[in-house]
Amino acid sequence: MKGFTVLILISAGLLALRCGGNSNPSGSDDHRSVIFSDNFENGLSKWDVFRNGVYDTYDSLRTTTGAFHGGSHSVVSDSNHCGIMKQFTSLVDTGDIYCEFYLMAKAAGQSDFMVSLAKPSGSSGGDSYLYGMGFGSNDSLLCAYFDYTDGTHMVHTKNIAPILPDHWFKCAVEINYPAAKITWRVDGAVADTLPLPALMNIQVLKIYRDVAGAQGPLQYFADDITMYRPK
Ligand SMILES: [Ca+2]
Repeated sequence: MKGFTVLILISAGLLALRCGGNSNPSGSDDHRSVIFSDNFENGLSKWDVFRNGVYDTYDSLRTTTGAFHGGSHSVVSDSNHCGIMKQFTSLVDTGDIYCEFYLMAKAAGQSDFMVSLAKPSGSSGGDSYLYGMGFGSNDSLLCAYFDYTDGTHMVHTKNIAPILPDHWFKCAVEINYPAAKITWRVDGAVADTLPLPALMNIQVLKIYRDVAGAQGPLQYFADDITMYRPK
């Protein structure tokens, strides 16, 4: 009888492990192949100057211990028209890509702050494509997709939730090339999906606060930014 009980417990344990792996393929580091992580605890050495096209250069964000989700630092904006970016040396355009990050606002600030994956348009400035999530000037957490490639300047945004002061939103933008699908998630739940346009590829990861919207320092924070593929 005792042996039978042990066998059941072992079986249940194996089943639990297997269910955990299948139901949460990207939930832990063991199931991730990391492409990039922010390393804010050691400054901005992994990041590049933010440029929107070749002509426009933003002021930098800065790391701070004033608020953080993980470790000891995050990045914060001091004004509009500031940002940092990570340029990838080769295109990210295959498989299943996740960009996960945490966003927090000390207060509703009526400004635009976003983490996004994008493809710059080269000499004309701006982006060809952008997939992101952030706080809009309407003080809502929102999903965003911009496509400037076909002349129609298609812009898709979806409001998800009002800013909750001092609340870290867990955000994720998934670009699944085989499934031709983009998925936005907030706190692990699907917030929005769109079909993926053909020929889209990613060249940069950006965190920026736009030129539009109300001014004001120390409102918006981003932390624990990880780009990865599920294993
Ligand atoms: Ca951190």
